[in-house]
Amino acid sequence: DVDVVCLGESMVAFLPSRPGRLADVPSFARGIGGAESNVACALAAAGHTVKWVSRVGADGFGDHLVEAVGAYGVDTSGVRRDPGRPTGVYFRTADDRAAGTHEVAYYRTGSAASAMSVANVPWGEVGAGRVLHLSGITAALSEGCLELMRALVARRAGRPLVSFDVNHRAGLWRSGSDPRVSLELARGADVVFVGEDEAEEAWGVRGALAIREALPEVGVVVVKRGAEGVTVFESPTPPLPESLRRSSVDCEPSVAGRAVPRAPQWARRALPGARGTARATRHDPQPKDSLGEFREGAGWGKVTTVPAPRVDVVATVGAGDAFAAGFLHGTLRGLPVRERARLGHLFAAAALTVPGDHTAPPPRAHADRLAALDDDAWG
Ligand code: KDG
Repeated sequence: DVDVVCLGESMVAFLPSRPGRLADVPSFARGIGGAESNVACALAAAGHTVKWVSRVGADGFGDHLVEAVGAYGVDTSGVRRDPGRPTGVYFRTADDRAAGTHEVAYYRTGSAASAMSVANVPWGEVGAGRVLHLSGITAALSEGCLELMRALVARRAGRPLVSFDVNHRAGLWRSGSDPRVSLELARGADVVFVGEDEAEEAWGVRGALAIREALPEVGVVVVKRGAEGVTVFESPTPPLPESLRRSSVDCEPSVAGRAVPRAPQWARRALPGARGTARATRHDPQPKDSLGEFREGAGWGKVTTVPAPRVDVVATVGAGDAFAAGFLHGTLRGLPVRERARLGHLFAAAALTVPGDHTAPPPRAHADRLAALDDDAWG
């Protein structure tokens, strides 16, 4: 039994030695990429028990991925090796600061992971976590992967909490396939992460409220709104079953070997003052949204807007994965939604300030202290 299972393709990522167009970059350094394994690495580094389920080739790149993801403390026993197909790789350029874009070249068609399917996925391992984290990237890889995703998000009794990051990748959708299937998949999830920009591009759905309305059955919808931060819509009864609150980071084994829940960090100690205004209090359980734009009301449930801190961005790739990891870290600990979103922002800030696709999150005590600050001391 683990806290989180992440299922998806990982690739060896080739990162540019210098800025410029793909056509001009002379050499690349090896890293690792893959939205779901990025989430897995961040959650494992934050102290959770995490399993990564995937397929890689029986090649050197596959060896490297398994070793590198495993080095973060992620359980890689759910990764199958396919001798008949290669491990996917991709190359990318540095962010063009002015345009906010970068180029990506994927070499993953026919990869080992693109052959994941209902028939070969290890179902016992996929269902063994409290949370199953998935992304829309998998649906774009092949027909078999799309069918697998449909099966994974199907609502059924006793399944893990399903977390779904839309992760729209325009360059990945097969010709003739429709990225709006990721809206259908998102409807089956319990927690959805989606950017306003990608909802418009992939689904033709514009704005945070329209996104919420397009996902009526989803318990927690996290809409990422660029520099404005995130707006989180929660159903009146968000899916935070008691079992989720016994995540590995907040538990210690009793003498009998039974997990004994501990109060989360923020409740156990007073916070030292920070910027003169921090107090060791919980946030208002009915927080006012700071943009004053959304109100609780007809079918939206509770609405919370949490601004993002300003950071000096080095590379944007992987920031969304880090946000999801931070938010899930807070979810697994039963923290209030504002702190979940702030942990998301803090994990994302760590990923934004390194050139690679992911990095370890900020130290736990530090992140908790920042996440619990009063609104006027934050952002
Ligand atoms: O979210 C970051 C990922 O996009 C990156 O690591 C590579 O998984 C990847 C993809 O499909 O682009």
